[in-house]
This record gives sequence, C-alpha cells and structure tokens, in this order.
Amino acid sequence: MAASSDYTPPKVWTWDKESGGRFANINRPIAGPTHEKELPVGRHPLQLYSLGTPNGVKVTVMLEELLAAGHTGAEYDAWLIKIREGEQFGSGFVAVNPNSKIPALLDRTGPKPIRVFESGAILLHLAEKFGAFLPKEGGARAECLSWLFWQMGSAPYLGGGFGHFYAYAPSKMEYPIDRFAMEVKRQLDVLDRRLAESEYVAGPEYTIADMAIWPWYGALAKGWVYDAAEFLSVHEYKNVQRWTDAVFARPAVKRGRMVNRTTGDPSEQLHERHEASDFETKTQDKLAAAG
Ligand SMILES: N[C@@H](CCC(=O)N[C@@H](CS)C(=O)NCC(=O)O)C(=O)O
Repeated sequence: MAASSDYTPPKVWTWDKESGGRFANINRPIAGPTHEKELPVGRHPLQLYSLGTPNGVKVTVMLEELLAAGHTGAEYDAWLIKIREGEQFGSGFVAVNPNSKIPALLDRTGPKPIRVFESGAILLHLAEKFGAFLPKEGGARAECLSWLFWQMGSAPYLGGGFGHFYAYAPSKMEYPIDRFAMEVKRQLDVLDRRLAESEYVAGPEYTIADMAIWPWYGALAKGWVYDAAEFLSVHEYKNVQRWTDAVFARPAVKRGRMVNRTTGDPSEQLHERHEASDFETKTQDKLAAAG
C-alpha cells in the first residue's frame, strides 16, 4: 500500500487555505451565523428547513408517513435550505440549529415554538408527539432506539469517511478509502445479519429506525450515492436489498424522497412543500411546463 506522505502537521493548526474537494467552500472551523437572514414561516404547525439529502429525507419520509397514517397534525411546510450557497449560516437558521446543518424543525404547535435539530432527535420528537412508528415500551422500544442511534453514530463513517474520500476528496488516497470501505462493508454486514432475522430493522414493524437507516444504507444498496455499488459489491447483501425494496415500495417514502430535492429527474423534485397537492402540481417538470 502507498502510505507515504510529505505532510508534517505544524505545532498549531491554522485556517489559511481551503481544504480542497467538493463542498470545501462551506467548510470553516468556526460556528455561528455569517449573515442576517430571517427564516420564512408558513401556515402549518410544523416548519421544516431542509434539503433532500439522506439526513433531510429521514424527516420528510416521517412526515409523509404520519400524514398517510391519518395524523393531520403533521401537516408541514418544507422550506429549501441551499447548503452549497451557505444558507445554513443565516441568523434565522442558526437560531433553529446552532450546528448549521439541515434538517432543522420548528414545532409551532404550542404557545412557544420548540426548535429541534439533529435528524435523530427530530424523528424521536415526532414519534413521541404522534405516538407513532416507535414501540411504546420495553424491549421493542429499546431495540428501535438502539438502531436509531446506531444509524446516527455509523453514517458519518459512510458519508464523512467513505463518501468523502471515495467521491469528493481532490485526489484518490488508498489509505482512507481502504479504511472506510472496510468499515462501511462491516456496517452493511451488521444490517444484513439483522435483516436476515427480522423483517424490519427494529422488529416486525416499520419504525423510525428504518426511516433513519434507509436513506443512507438503502441508497448505498441501490447505487444512488457515491457511485460505489460495484466497488462495495452491495448486491451481496441480499437481506439489505430485500428490505431496501420493501421500504421503497411505500408511497410515503416515494413522496418524502421528492421533498426539498434539487437533483435528478425534474418530476421527482418538489423544491418546497406546503400542501399535499404540491406533489401533483409543483414538481419541477410541472413548474417548467407552466412557464
Ligand atoms: N448529524 C446531523 C448531520 C446533518 C448534516 O450533516 N447535514 C448536512 C447535509 S446532509 C449539512 O447540512 N451540511 C451543511 C454543512 O456542513 O455546512 C443530522 O443527522 O441531522
């Protein structure tokens, strides 16, 4: 393995140049807002500020599943946050998520708005609020939360580790690609073994654990992210493949995947969602046809 490097870290790291690679323009070593900008507020109790990335899709799938299950209180406005243009650093967004990352939710149901950030916390907030997609007690609840937190701890190795070095870094480096490919394949095997014994990740029922895991590992299994399906031999994980297809067959998952999506087929991009009918009338193909 080529392990040589001509880089010796200095005594103290300083931010004097862009790191290189895709998304380098939004990376910086400080938090807080870069500019003043209020967030828009729509008429529904739930205001979502997001983008159709795997972390964003978790929440739009949950909201569409809640509505499909008859929870009318889950009506929501989904606003687009263009992270490549730095909109996550606007003052209004930072007030809802001090970590400046999508998704962020403002729950305006009660007298005082409640902010919720981190996709796992948003799924849990909504599951508890509506009493849905999370077993009520005991071992079933613990199993669901364990897999939810497994996803939150594992996906950074997939996205920030493997995806970054395999697809986004300015050059291909064997050491980090090897290190993170090994870890991601181990994670796929964890899931595959679990799904050999269980229909859904947390048990016989579809839960927020599936909603958290599917946008990352289902997308990987389908070859939708990082163009890595062949490299990681994802077809070998048969149980992951079976589960990926079962989750994708759900109409609410198909809808949730369209919300705040800015890439791919225009008929599957609904940049903002304010009404259920927007799926029929406001996708990018329909807006273009309407002039
Ligand atoms: N742990 C966070 C991760 C969120 C996250 O990484 N969001 C990305 C898009 S998927 C983002 O907003 N990146 C913008 C940035 O890093 O400035 C969660 O699950 O909500």
